[in-house]
Amino acid sequence: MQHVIVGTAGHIDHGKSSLVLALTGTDPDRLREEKERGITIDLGFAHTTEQDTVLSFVDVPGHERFVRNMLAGVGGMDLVMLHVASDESVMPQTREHFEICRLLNVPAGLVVITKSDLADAGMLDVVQLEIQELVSGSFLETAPVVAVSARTGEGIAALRETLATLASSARRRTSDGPPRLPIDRVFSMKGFGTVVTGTLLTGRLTSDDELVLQPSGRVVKVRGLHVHGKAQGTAIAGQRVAVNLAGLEVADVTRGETLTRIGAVTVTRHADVQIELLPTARQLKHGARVRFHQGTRELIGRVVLPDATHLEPGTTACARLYLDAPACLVRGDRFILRAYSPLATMAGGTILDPRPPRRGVRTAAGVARLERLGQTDQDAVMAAIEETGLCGLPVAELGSRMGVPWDQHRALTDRLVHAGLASEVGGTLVGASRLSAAGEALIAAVTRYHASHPLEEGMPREEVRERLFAGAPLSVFEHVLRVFTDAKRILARDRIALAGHNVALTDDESRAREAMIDTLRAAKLAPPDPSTLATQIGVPLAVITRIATLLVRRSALVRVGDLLFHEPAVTQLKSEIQSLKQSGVADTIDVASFKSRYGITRKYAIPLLEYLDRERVTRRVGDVRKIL
Ligand SMILES: Nc1nc2c(ncn2[C@@H]2O[C@H](COP(=O)(O)OP(=O)(O)OP(=O)(O)O)[C@@H](O)[C@H]2O)c(=O)[nH]1
Ligand SMILES: [Mg+2]
Repeated sequence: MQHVIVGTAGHIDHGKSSLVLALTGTDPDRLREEKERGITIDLGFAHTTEQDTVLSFVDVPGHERFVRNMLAGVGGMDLVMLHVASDESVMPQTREHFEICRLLNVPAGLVVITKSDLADAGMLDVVQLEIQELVSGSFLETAPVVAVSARTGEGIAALRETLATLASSARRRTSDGPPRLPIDRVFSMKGFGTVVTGTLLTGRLTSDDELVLQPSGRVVKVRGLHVHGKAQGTAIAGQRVAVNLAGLEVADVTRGETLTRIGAVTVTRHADVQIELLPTARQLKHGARVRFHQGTRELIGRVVLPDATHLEPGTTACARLYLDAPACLVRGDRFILRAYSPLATMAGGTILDPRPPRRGVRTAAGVARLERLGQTDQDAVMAAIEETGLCGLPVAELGSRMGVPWDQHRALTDRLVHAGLASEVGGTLVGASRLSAAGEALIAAVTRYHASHPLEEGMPREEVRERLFAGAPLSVFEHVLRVFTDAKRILARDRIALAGHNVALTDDESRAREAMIDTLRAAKLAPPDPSTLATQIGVPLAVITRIATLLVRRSALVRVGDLLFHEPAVTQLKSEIQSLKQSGVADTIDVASFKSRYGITRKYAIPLLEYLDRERVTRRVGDVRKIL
């Protein structure tokens, strides 16, 4: 079964609710006050099945004072039925509702001429002409126009068929990704507790899901789900759903909140946007207070125009919105702006970035950025990636911030990677140009380091990271090292060196190095301390220290305490001690026997034994050492 959301729209008393009743058998006016006054005040709901398709109706009020309620119903519409009464033709809220549907990007619909029983052929012609004029150039330009009478039943069968045809080509929403349900009703049901309803825009809902209400952040659990009065285990995107939530009072939640999963949308008080000001609106001034309607939520906000003091009616421009309270937004969401006072719909728009950078929009760079965000998903995502530098854009933000449909994340990521525009590193997308720039900066830094530290193998890894990758995730640093290592441009261990780098020693230093090795080889396990060594060889102690560091790093010498040993002497010592046990000569060794065995004094014996403990060749137990 396909599910399609059909909304009504049109001027007060133009027969919207009567038609929903005629089509579904359900009166969408459910409030006592609505019955008494004979008008719709708040959203009403009803459904019917037409040729394998469930048509879910959202009936809106036509009264100009209840446009805010009407706005809460438009967000989920797949099809709109624009009602025009044949006796009154196009009226103010016909225009206003039509503009709202157009600005909110309702994808398709039809025009219904109602109360056909009240009109003669001449009147119908006039109404047809006025409708053509209204919808010309819009999404309804070529939409069907059907004349009906809810009173006589004329045209109702044809309307059903038209709805079924439109429904068969209506948009399909993706049920991939996390759920997003803007709440339009909250009520309490005997025996169930708190129930919220709405149109599920993306994802799916399942009983026992742990979800969150945003922006309040309240964690809730799904106790049960109803789709059109029937209990269901799962509800999918595109359906109208009633959700029974555990552990929640009716007073804890209001229309305008979104039932979703943490991290599925951006909860924000400011957004960069594109605004289309209606030709009939007044100028929109920089800094103007406005009413912001998005999803089922209404907030007060302020508009900051980047490069103008005001916006002329009928024009489009980018802007930044500051909201008085948080909204749940992703890029691509549509919204309506109404004048703060007197109340009138003035503009519509699209969210470009629900998490804009702190820096202002009133600069050339700020404006250029907004233009890129208004292009294709790929352009916008690249703009966001480049802005994040080496931190990268988490892949999850493709959905929660950039508004890329969840079923397209993999394809878009692959496209960016294959085009060489970005790399996917540890779950984030990092711009390729930024990565290669960081790599080149690394090469330059290591080159400078080699020049200023000729006796060292390379630049300490942590120093490179702190200086060039501060704030970037470790995975990005390691990625750059891997790429440049694979390209055979660097060697990266504890220190990072240019490939082919050799420690440069002067001739004097080379001679000193040879003399040190010769002396220490001959000294075996009783080497002279470094200052004695310096005197013996006849070079300054500082040179001995530098060369010793180099030779220790290259494992030609071993440092034990303050002493330097020739590496083979220490290795041989270890294997001799181990073989004492293996050959059954001894299980333990003490300081005295160690001294006499190697003919050395305490000065050497103590540090060497402690070294053997550290190397896990021996373990000290009381006064002796156990051989391990
Ligand atoms: N003659 C005639 N009257 C109709 C027809 N459909 C509705 N009406 C009458 O028109 C009046 C308004 O109808 P509703 O269906 O409540 O109009 P609505 O567009 O829902 O009004 P709001 O929700 O308040 O904007 C009622 O008195 C209906 O009986 C019709 O096809 N023919
Ligand atoms: Mg009504």
